[in-house]
Amino acid sequence: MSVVGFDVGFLNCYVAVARAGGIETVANEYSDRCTPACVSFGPRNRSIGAAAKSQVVTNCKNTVQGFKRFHGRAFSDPFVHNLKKSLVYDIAQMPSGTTGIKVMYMDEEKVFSIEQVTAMLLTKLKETAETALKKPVADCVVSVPCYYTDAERRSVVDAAQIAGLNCLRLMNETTAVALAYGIYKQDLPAPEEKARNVVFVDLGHSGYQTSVCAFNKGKVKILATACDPEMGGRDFDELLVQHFCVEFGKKYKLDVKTKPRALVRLYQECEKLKKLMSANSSDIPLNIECFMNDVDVSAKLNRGQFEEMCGDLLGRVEPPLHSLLEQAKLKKEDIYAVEIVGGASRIPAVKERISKFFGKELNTTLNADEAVARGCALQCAILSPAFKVREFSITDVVPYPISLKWHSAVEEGVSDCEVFPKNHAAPFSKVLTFYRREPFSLEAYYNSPNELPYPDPTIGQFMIQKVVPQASGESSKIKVKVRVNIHGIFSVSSASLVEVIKSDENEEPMETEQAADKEGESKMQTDQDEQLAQADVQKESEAKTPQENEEMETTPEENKGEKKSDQPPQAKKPKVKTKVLDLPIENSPQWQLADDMLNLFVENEGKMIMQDKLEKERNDAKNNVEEYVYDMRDKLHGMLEKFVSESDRDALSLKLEDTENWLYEDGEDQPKQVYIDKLAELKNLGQPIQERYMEAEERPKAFDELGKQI
Ligand code: ATP
Ligand code: K
Ligand code: MG
Repeated sequence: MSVVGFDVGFLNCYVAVARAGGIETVANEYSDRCTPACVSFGPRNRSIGAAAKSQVVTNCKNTVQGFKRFHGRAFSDPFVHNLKKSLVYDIAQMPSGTTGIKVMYMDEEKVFSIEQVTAMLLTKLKETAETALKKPVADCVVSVPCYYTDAERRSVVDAAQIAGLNCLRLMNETTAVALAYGIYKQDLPAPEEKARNVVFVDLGHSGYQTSVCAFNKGKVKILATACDPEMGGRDFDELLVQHFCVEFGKKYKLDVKTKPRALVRLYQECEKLKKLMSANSSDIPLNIECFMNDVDVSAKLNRGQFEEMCGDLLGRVEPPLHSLLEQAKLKKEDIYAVEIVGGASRIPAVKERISKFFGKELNTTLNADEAVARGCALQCAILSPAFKVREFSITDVVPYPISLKWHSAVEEGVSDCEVFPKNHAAPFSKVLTFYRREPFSLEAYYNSPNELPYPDPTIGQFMIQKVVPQASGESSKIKVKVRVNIHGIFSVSSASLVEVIKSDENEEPMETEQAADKEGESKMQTDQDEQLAQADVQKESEAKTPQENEEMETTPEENKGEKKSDQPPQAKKPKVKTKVLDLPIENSPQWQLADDMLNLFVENEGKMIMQDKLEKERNDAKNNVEEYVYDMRDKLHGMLEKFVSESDRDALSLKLEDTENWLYEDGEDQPKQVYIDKLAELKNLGQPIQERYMEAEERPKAFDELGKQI
């Protein structure tokens, strides 16, 4: 049982774990708590994280960064198409139509799906957690931007599975931050008091996310989110890069964009410059030696000039904040605090804009870089039965309104209905009722396409199978449970046919009042009937079969109370003898990775992990030989000198020298065993000398000991 939270950023990833002392952000093998979201492919192995980042310039075509935006995207998406031009690495279409990355790996051209690439990154983060916890890690919570759609979320869940992780929850980044903020707050208003509204802002490398949340003791309810998925630190870098491309074009007659390597270096330097400008408002130099065509370049910039350059971009800070207040129907005065996180939230002009908008000082009580990972680890701790943590309930929101459409049972044509409006509580289940004689299919889609980051609003097709008429020939009542689950993913989770066996003549079946025309059109219980839909969930959960207990979990805490009071009193319940038959559902969510592909990817990830491990062992074996050569050479002329005959020393010296040369020539690229044998051969000569030295060292000590005893 592990308790781990992963913040998988566009640029930077963080790992937080729960230990006896509490939640802790842990460092990777480079003693760095930040792991770059970077994967590099080589002729023998992969490098992931910091090791990959160091290859961004030297192995630029096979080093992938910024792949987070490809989740759930069709290759034909115009967005993907536009991006292709600006990427240093290549992308390609997967057989399923989604986006993959094309690289040289093990001397072969390979296309990896986006799920595989993110899985590689997760493999690294998992190892970091395992090293910190000194035990295997599986259970975890993984962060996603709160604006992620269904397809994007499913893609990340698959990536986690490929990496051998059991993702207990995909957590919206702003929600993770809200949890990290609220769980330790001792002074939150009591449950019956007016909630405390806090705004959270996360400005990362790729995206700008904001949310407004209502806190009471022991709980947080997300009221609304508003985002700009195309605004982040990256866009500020982009402006700087464009600026210097023009400047260097004029000043040095260099066409930077023709040289990917130079461009990658310019991006790196511009990011550094941007950070320096956050701390300092005077002129800051930018120098790059041997930039391209053997030319050194230099320039300078100050914060004022930078802010002028960023006018348009800074103009995008406010709209999501407006939208938040509008959606939540709150005024600026209703906001208790504004908490900012994310690396790019450190840009002074961004902070000024946000602060000015709300008319208050911003709070930076949370760690700007680690809050998301910490929130995820806290959520994992809450979900883990093995960990005791303060009770804290989280109600999130549905980011885009979800509708269902279906072919009408009687008339020609298509009916549709919004099942989850924007900002509906999530996770959440609803029961819908249809009257049908035969199998039917439901299509789920986002009904506000212009809010979506991509053109295709389809969520998926859901076929309700094995539907048959009642014995009487009438339509059967079909109960369909739809839900937005803990990951924020929509599904048709179950369907059942209610077979009426015997009904009391005097009493109408309960549903007739809702289903005005039983013979005609299907009836759905939605918005107005939501209470009833909820009551259904409640009722079923009272039956306490394991399945239904699970449903209880997905019905938000806050609604339990309301539901009880709205439930029809027991006495009025009609007496209808019914039998409920579960119906199979054929789920076809859009862009869903097929099971056999997923299994193949799991297997391949395992093979690649093994290959990386073997390569590491081979390298370690080689390094051991090298180290021994240097170490012995020093010692032969130092501390071991008195313990070896001149001729033996010369023989070993020669051998060491030969080995050193060999390591740079034939021995540069050998199997692991060759290095192991080589080391053994050297040790054969060196060991007796070292033993004689040890004996001589130990002898006086032994005499001393003896002396003490006498
Ligand atoms: P996303 O949240 O979009 O997935 P991410 O989580 O990887 O991205 P962060 O680590 O929050 O992003 O932020 C990285 C960004 O913050 C980079 O653009 C980086 O240059 C920027 N950044 C970090 N420190 C500073 C600073 N002091 N001043 C300005 N920008 C900074
Ligand atoms: K991050
Ligand atoms: Mg982030």
